[in-house]
Amino acid sequence: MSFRVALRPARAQALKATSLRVAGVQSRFLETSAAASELIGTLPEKGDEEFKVKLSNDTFHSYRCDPPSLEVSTTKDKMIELYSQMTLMRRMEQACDALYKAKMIRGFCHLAIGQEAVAVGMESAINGDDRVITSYRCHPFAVLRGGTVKGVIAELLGREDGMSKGKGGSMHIFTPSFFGGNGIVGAQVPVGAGIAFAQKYLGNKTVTFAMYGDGASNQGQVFEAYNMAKLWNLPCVFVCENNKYGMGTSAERSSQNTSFFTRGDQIPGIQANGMDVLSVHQACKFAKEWTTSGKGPLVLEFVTYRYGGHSMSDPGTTYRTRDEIQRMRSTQDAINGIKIYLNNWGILNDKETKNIDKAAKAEVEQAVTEAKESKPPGLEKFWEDVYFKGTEPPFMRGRTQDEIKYF
Ligand SMILES: Cc1ncc(C[n+]2csc(CCOP(=O)(O)OP(=O)(O)O)c2C)c(N)n1
Ligand SMILES: [Mg+2]
Repeated sequence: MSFRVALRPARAQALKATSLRVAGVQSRFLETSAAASELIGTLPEKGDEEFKVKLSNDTFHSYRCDPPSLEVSTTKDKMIELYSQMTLMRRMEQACDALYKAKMIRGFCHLAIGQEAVAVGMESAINGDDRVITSYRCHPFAVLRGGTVKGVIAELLGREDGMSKGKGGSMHIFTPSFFGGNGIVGAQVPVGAGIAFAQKYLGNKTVTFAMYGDGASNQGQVFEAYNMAKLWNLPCVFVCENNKYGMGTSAERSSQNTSFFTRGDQIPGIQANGMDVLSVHQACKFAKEWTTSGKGPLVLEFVTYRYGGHSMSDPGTTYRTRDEIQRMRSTQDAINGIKIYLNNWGILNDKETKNIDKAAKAEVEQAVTEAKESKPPGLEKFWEDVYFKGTEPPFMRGRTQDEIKYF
């Protein structure tokens, strides 16, 4: 797939009409607009009453399987929830950005600004019995999978109210249904297959979403995990968040095949618009049904875009132009996309969406205040959580040879 896909320039119409072959399986460009879906019929009165939306014809590409249906069922309440969650996630990440720049957050920090539709859309299609594991961009999942904004921010600040008691930091945040946050490129993918193995072994009708970036897609362990998952038909969805770049390199420069959804060999794949939250929802719903009905694993590629660099220490402008970033922000922003749906379909007016944004900002500000009030963990706390409680060895060495803790 070409990079032009994500840019969806003015000539997208002409390109779509052209017959193109990508990896021998595709003939059309993928839609990457955040607001290309259409309301079917009229809107119901009640907030919890279902209505239907038609996704753009080019929302999905598929490999060795039929694509998901283009008809999505949703409700007004769900649409408002999606918008609220996405604005909250962005406000949280913006606060992290500011705290990092103020040198209050130290070490690594990766922000998901631009990619909010992926985490929020996925969460809307799965439940707490399903499992998610990801790499660096983990803050939204940590909140959506049972954590709190305060818990994430306090963790990044290294405070004891943090989700890992201030001892982990970014990428080291977990909940019972979220296995982190992982910093070694690709390493979480086989772990995800292992979690899916446990789900199959225990006979649970649940699924694991093992996420990785385009920059991790050439790792050998990704293919080893694919192999075992298909061999044993594990309920594992391998999710490639294709934001077009790794850490300083474009996917085109690093990958001989940038159609990441076709890379599973015998494993079917779906490529989906990762900027439209409804497309993400539909793709994840499809993936959950596919894997939990015993069909084995699936590769799911979301075409998305991050506005910032790989991490706070990457300006993100040495391997792509400022113009490109600006164009993506102004024409394909995921939050703006759902706001357009809410406004155009008459679910919320402009003032109401603004109020939601204001509430998200206030919630994050409150979380930052509370997180800052929390103290760093005392030194004695560093002896805890190394071993599972009750399984500690008789003693443990500290930073120096004479620093010994007897349990
Ligand atoms: C095994 C390993 N090699 C290299 C690195 C350094 N590194 C960190 S991120 C990254 C590229 C990540 O690209 P991608 O997965 O596309 O991430 P994103 O676009 O979300 O930033 C690299 C090479 C690492 N963390 N682990
Ligand atoms: Mg990437």
